[in-house]
Amino acid sequence: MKIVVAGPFQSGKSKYIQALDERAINIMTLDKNKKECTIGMDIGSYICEGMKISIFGTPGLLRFKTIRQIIISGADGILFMFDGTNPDKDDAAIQILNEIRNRIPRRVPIVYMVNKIGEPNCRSVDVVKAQNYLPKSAEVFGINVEKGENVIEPLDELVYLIRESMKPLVVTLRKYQNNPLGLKVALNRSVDEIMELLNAMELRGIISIDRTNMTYEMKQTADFFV
Ligand SMILES: Nc1nc2c(ncn2[C@@H]2O[C@H](COP(=O)(O)OP(=O)(O)O)[C@@H](O)[C@H]2O)c(=O)[nH]1
Ligand SMILES: [Mg+2]
Repeated sequence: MKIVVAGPFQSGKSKYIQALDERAINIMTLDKNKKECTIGMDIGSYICEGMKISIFGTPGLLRFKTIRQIIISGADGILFMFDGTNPDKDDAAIQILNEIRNRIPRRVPIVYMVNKIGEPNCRSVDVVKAQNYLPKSAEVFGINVEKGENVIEPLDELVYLIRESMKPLVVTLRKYQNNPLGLKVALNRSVDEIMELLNAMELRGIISIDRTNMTYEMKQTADFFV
């Protein structure tokens, strides 16, 4: 499962991924103020109920849009981070958020985080939510990465939402195991769309495709979703 952490520059994304995985890798440089700055990505992983979750962090500087778009592709869920102490970063936050909204399918859940809660001048979750025009239904967690507060909760919620959104599809895939034509009819999709779907599910480790006989089998990973 692939989760992407996005948000503006210096909001705490890289530190967040390090908090989840102390062995996480960060491709960075020092900027002119000698501050660490992600120019490539962060890569970490986290195990949830036996399922390996790959966590990718994006660069926050607006000019790294191309790198963000590559990292975002194929994400199962997004953790989006605001900097609670710095409203000046909200414009960049909204721009990055709109990039993501344009790029990922609507079913991919986004869970929001306001980092640096409890620090001097930090805004409340409700204020950040209103100032950034987030939908009323959006789930927003106040966290403090430096103090390790509320770090796991947004990730757990995102994994829960991904599971809920995948469940009906996994049930259908299981029902039509060894019967791809039945699957095509049940989902009312074209052959190309079905192949694309099956390839994506194989990449996630949910099925394995038998390309000689044009069929597929469920793998144990599928159990995580149902
Ligand atoms: N005070 C405070 N500083 C934080 C917190 N989280 C991150 N930072 C600091 O914010 C800066 C940027 O963090 P980083 O993870 O590199 O941000 P990124 O650009 O979003 O990847 C670093 O100096 C962190 O130490 C926090 O919860 N509280
Ligand atoms: Mg970073």
